[in-house]
Amino acid sequence: MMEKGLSEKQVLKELKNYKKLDCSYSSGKILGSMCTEPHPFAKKVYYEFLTTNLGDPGLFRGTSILEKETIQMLSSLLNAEKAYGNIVTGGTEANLMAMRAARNISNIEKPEIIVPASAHFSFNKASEILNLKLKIAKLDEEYKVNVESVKDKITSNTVAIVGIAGTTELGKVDPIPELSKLCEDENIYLHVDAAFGGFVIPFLKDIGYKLPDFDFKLGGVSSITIDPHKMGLVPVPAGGILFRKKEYIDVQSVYTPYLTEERQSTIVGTRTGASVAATWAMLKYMGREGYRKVVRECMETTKFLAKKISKIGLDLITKPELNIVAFDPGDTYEVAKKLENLGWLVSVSKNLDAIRIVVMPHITKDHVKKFIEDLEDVI
Ligand code: 0PR
Repeated sequence: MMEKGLSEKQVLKELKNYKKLDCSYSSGKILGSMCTEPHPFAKKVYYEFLTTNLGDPGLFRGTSILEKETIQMLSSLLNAEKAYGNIVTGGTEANLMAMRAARNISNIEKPEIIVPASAHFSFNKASEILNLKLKIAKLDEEYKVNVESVKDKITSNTVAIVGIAGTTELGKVDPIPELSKLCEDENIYLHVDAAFGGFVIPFLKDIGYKLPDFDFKLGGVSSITIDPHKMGLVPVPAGGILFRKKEYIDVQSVYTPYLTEERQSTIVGTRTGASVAATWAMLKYMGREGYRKVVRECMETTKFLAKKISKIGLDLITKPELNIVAFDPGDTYEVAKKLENLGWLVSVSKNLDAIRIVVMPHITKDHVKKFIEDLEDVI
């Protein structure tokens, strides 16, 4: 650290050089990310609430009310009259809290969780941190979890089953109604990871897409992850965790000896209220209608992209269900490298040996057209 500080101008100049190395969503070249350019209004609100800390909610009573109202709005989006939860740092913290709830409520000595083979790696973290034995259920030919395989893995030590509504790699929606029935019958905690799909599926259903129920409408669902910083257009970090019952929060809360709140259940202590305010503002400002429009456009671009990929003779791994397209480009790594040299940042799925494109709102049909031209050249 230097003895004497620089001027703002000098510091900004240096920062600019680093920023230049970053990619921008607006270029349309980021094709493999589940994040996008936040809505300008969300950015503005985020800045307004930059000094808030919900780790000490008694100091920020207004922002604390905003969190309760945000959870209430998300509950209603997910078909619960009332649910309990927090706006957290993202899907990882949300999934961690869900697994913590399931483990703590069960009081089982050697707890196990069953997750689909398509589960996000946050469950590997949860397994290690919370000392949960991870059991991997097989997928069917449509890359959705095979419920029979889940059933086979249940033991007296099972504390949770996880279903995914919008898998990370392919955007597939697991048969959550069947998982819900199974969990009700077996009295097992069911967590639905809708980190990505939570801000997509309800709006696609609104416009007539046939997708399974995945939310609190189903009696067996105990908790849901839904991330505003993915398809919700809110700046990072903004994840959401919702629990059907308050006791799921209570079993993981710890006593806080000197704060303005008695107990705390989030993993993160000092945490920004800016994410909360930005999420609250976006839900109010967009309404269902606003998000429907975003999601409709993403799906139209998705179908456009899928068609173009087939037209140039490449195989899709599976028919896209949400706004994610994966295809086999031949030599995956070679093609991805060549695309990168042309500025396209795609994601490579090692499991599927495929290129995966997440059609986020920053990707337009014009970007797709240019991408396909380059892809055709490269292959
Ligand atoms: N659950 C699902 C279904 C996810 O897809 C993800 C992240 C998580 C949980 C974890 O969420 P957080 O990363 O918010 O903790 N899915 C993306 C992925 O791993 C995250 C991502 C976002 C990756 C933007 C790259 C990127 O540029 O692919």
